Amino acid sequence: MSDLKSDISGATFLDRWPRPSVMGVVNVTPDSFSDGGSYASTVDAVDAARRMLADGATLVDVGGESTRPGAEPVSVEQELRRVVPVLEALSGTPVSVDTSRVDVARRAIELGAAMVNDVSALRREPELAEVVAEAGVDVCLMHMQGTPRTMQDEPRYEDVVDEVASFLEERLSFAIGAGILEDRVCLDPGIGFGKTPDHNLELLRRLDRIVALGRPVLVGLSRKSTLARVAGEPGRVGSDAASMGAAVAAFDRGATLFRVHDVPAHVEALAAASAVERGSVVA
Ligand code: HH2
Repeated sequence: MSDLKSDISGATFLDRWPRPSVMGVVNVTPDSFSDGGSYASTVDAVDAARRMLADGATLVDVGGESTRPGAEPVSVEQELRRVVPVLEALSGTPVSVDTSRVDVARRAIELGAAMVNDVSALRREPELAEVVAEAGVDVCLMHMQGTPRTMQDEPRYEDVVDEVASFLEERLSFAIGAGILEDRVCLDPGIGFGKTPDHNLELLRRLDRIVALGRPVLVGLSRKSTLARVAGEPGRVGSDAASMGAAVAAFDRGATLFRVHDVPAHVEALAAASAVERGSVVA
């Protein structure tokens, strides 16, 4: 069980978010692909977040704009209306904010967010880099081909792993150029963001190439439709069992952070995978 007041002022990224760390998904949206509407009220979202932290999540990721395929952007005001009450209630607990916007990130940081999870990797509003640099918070830079509205239309790559790695390397340089300390950055291949199921699986198979960029890697696999395809199911949402299997495979290839919906099961599965890696019960 994690301590709700867990230390987020550690000296290095891996002190703050040790490997493996589970990031619980708290979507305050009516239309997210797997849990849309579950936490539409502030009270439900806050309860869910607290439960995730008590169940062993290292942090929770609070988002107010769906990035599912086909999703339309929401206004900044709408995004703020969704996330601010939740962040206010969670003040003092380890939280990241899933946003690409300066105004939302700035308010979230004021309310104590320790990480900005930007699925646009500082491209939607490049000035966000200065906000992150000035505040000295952590940032996740994620790869996406296209935008959520169009990204699944016809994703194409010569070599998906090389292209995602080059993109992340370039975004890391951009972040550092804008004054963000390298130690504040983690990288994410962006599973499901402008990728076919085979692109996603190839990225996971060769995740060591992304890990070799030298920064901790975050993966968001939980319930994604590629997992439903693997299981031969026509539905769009992957199961929690498949999510855990893929998370353990990503852990084996060096991933550090795992963005998940079913926190207790992932905490247990990753603790087991971690013990196997160590060859010891004691961490
Ligand atoms: N996936 C989603 C949202 N944010 N952030 C990172 N860093 N990595 C991911 O893979 C990732 C993410 C999509 O999942 P979800 O939040 O469940 O759905 P929605 O975007 O519809 O809210």
